[in-house]
Amino acid sequence: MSENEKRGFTRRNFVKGSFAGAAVAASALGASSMFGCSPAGDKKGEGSAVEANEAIAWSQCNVNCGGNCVFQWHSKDGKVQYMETDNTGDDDFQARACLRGRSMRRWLNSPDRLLYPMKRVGKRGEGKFEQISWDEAISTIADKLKYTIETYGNEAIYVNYATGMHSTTGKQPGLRLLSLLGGYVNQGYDYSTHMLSAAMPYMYGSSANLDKDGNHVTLGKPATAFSCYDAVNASSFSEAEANSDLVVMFGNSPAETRMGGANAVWDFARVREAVTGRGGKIVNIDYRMNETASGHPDEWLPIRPGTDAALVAGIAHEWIANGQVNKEFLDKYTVGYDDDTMPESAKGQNKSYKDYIMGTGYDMVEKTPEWAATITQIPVDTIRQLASDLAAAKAPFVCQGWGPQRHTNGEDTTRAICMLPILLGQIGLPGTNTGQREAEPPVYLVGSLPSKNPVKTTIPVYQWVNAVDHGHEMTATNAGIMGAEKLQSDFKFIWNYAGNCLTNQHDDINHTHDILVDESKCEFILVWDTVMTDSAKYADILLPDAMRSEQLNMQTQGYSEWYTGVTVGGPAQEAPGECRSSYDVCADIADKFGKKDEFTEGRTHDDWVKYLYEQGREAHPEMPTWDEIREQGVYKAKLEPVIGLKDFRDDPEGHPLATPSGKIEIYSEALAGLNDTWELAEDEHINPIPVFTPGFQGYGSTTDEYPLYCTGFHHKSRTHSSYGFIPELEQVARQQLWINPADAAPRGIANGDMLAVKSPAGEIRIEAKVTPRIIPGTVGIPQGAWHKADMSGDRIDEGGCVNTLTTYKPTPLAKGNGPAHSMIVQVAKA
Ligand SMILES: Nc1nc2c(c(=O)[nH]1)N[C@H]1C(S)=C(S)[C@@H](COP(=O)(O)OP(=O)(O)OC[C@H]3O[C@@H](n4cnc5c(=O)[nH]c(N)nc54)[C@H](O)[C@@H]3O)O[C@H]1N2
Ligand SMILES: Nc1nc2c(c(=O)[nH]1)N[C@H]1C(S)=C(S)[C@@H](COP(=O)(O)OP(=O)(O)OC[C@H]3O[C@@H](n4cnc5c(=O)[nH]c(N)nc54)[C@H](O)[C@@H]3O)O[C@H]1N2
Ligand code: SF4
Ligand SMILES: [Mo]
Repeated sequence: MSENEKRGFTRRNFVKGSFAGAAVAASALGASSMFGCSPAGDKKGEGSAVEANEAIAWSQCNVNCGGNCVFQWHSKDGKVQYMETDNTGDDDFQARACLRGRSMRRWLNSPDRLLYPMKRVGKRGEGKFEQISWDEAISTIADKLKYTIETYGNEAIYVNYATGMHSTTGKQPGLRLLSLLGGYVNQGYDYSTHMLSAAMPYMYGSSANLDKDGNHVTLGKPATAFSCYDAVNASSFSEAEANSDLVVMFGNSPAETRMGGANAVWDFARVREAVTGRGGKIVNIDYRMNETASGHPDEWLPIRPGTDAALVAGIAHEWIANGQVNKEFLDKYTVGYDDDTMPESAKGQNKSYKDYIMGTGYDMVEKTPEWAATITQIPVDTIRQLASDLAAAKAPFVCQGWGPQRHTNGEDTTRAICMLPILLGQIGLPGTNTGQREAEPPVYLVGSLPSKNPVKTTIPVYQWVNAVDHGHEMTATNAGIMGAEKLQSDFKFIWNYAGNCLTNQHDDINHTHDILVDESKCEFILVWDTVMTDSAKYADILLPDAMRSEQLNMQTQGYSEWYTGVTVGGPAQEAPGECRSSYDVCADIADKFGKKDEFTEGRTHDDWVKYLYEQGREAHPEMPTWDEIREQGVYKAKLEPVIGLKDFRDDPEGHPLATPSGKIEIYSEALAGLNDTWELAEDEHINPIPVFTPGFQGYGSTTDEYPLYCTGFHHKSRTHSSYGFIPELEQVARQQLWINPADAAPRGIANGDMLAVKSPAGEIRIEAKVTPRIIPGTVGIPQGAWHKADMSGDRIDEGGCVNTLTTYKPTPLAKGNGPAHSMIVQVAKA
């Protein structure tokens, strides 16, 4: 049972305040069945005012920021008119949509919607298409699948990382179809937490490391944490709210990345109020004053990006020098702090964490606060003060967002941050956290369309471009392949549903372009989207998807410690043009293989939604009945808060961690083993202890040609590239490069100037935001802007997409997307 599954939740079923207009016929969209409606109360929190002829259809925001906040569509004459969000129940517990979600009408009704199936007519990537019939599209896809499987085997099929549609029946029909046809190569990890998810299990363990009998199966092998690791072993924000006197956040900005009512921004607002209200402090360590620290300048501690592990080392030095580490805790609960608890294989060899910090370790450098100050740009006195504040705190709550780990040294950084609570023994106690992100449990109340992929081979998700280029050379030890010793084939067929990671969201667009345009490599690319994205331009067949609000839809989840829920509703209006649901299309493709019955099991799309809901209700009997949820649209459940590793703290023998030793592994013998056995390049190391390493294009790598560091961040006006084409959102939070006045002045750059930004990988144009809210020497670019370049000409990206500047170079352990946040650049007026 995972941590998530263990978490209890209590019923918050706001039947009273929630209602839908007419119960919408679940199947075909019929205006008459949709638009009868019942009158409603107009008091806030007690439903909505509904005009005559108006109908309400529930839905949710399905993009990837985790909230799946609630939509309440008001439609008239078959067209959505406006949106209200969740207004049911208690004001404190409403899954309200943010500004992006509330602009969904502009997306649904956008003139840019894809309306027909299309086939490529120009060169791949050129973006030239011609309308075709659904029959032709389905036959072509079926023929290409047959050909690929017969010629290269199922391991030549890859479903690309794609997160734009979180729904029970969005991407899953494709996975179900491909599974019935013999399968496809799986992906391990994700673009969000790649380095963290690979590294953290070596320190704190992961239930994914246990076989079905609970035996540890990964000693000396790569950890197989296939999913993101965020909710495992961490404490809820409400623990900080209730009991902490010092909250230290590394690269974590809930005001930007956890917006909306079903996300953690509100939880954090209450933390700030409670902690500062009792005289405590919030410290936000970030290279820029993010929106969470904005308005609270005393909370911002600027740091050079990619150097958090050096800050931690400087603090550790201070504590060791002052006798402030909790040696009793370290001896009982951890492995590898000093020689007393080193494993036999490494004892007496100066390989412990303490050796590393005090200058007797492998590099013989003492990690003094002075050493750390040079690297981090944080003044020595400030480092000492933070060390002293943390040591004096009764209940320090240390957490990290995923910005720090999305660097080329992310595997070390993410574990290093956890060393702060570990060294103090401030783990598993009220008000403390393990150093990971705050717990934000995705507790799924309903499942997705089922499928069972017969193929076991799995690649670290970021490796897909290499697998297209030279998959047959990739092995467990040179490329991190999991579930098999090697890849059987290069990827020849790419299935890309609701993702922009073919180019826009994947590092080094210019490099990926060159690989994808070579049709002798990947022979067929299928893309399904709703608008013409940069990735869509690489499609051989491009399919127009019906959006969730245009069909019966259902999704659970939420990224808040209070919220899990299910929204069921729709359609709010008919899909435009010839858009179809992915389920129906996949059923038709299955038919070409004589597998339609196996695919559908006799159910329509809407039958499946109802079936999945009822399955969920069997597991959670407190959920409303199907008829009730169709009426009320949303069901919410409150989650119980957790303290990360409390069981282990209370009883380390009774509740050992899923690491080889059962303890927190500061020194990991398994990682040392990988460093010895994996094929690594000269500049790559897998470090058994969480050390500071600069990483590729990290600290110390700037040159005369590229004298500035550059990093990205997730931006308010988009969810990645989703919503990125909606001008009203762009006006709210513009695509601008953040640059400190100290770097702008010598370059003659003023606010609003158009800039040319060059990295070793490419060049973009972007507007300047000259601001003291960013540390000097580093510039910052919001990720997710739409790439816009003449790829057969100068390749200069007028759209300002950060992935024109990033380099494709998988990290040593995770083989992950560390370069997403590690860049060196030059900036000049364009
Ligand atoms: N508005 C919005 N919300 C989103 C998303 C979105 O695109 N837009 N995306 C969603 C998804 S899928 C994800 S994975 C999450 C991402 O959530 P995160 O990964 O946590 O978000 P980031 O903005 O990448 O990074 C968080 C912060 O880390 C800072 N940072 C970057 N590098 C460093 C560093 O080296 N050290 C320190 N101390 N700080 C650093 C950044 O400035 C930023 O403020 O957000 C989700 N929420
Ligand atoms: N340099 C850099 N790169 C990054 C990051 C970074 O921080 N820095 N962040 C990374 C992270 S954490 C992530 S999660 C990825 C996200 O990258 P992606 O998974 O590509 O996410 P989006 O850019 O939101 O693209 C989702 C796509 O889904 C489409 N879509 C939305 N709704 C529907 C629908 O109903 N049907 C269909 N068929 N399509 C739909 C949208 O139009 C959009 O094209 O980006 C990663 N890339
Ligand atoms: S917070 Fe995220 S899920 Fe919620 S409405 Fe905004 S973009 Fe959608
Ligand atoms: Mo992500």
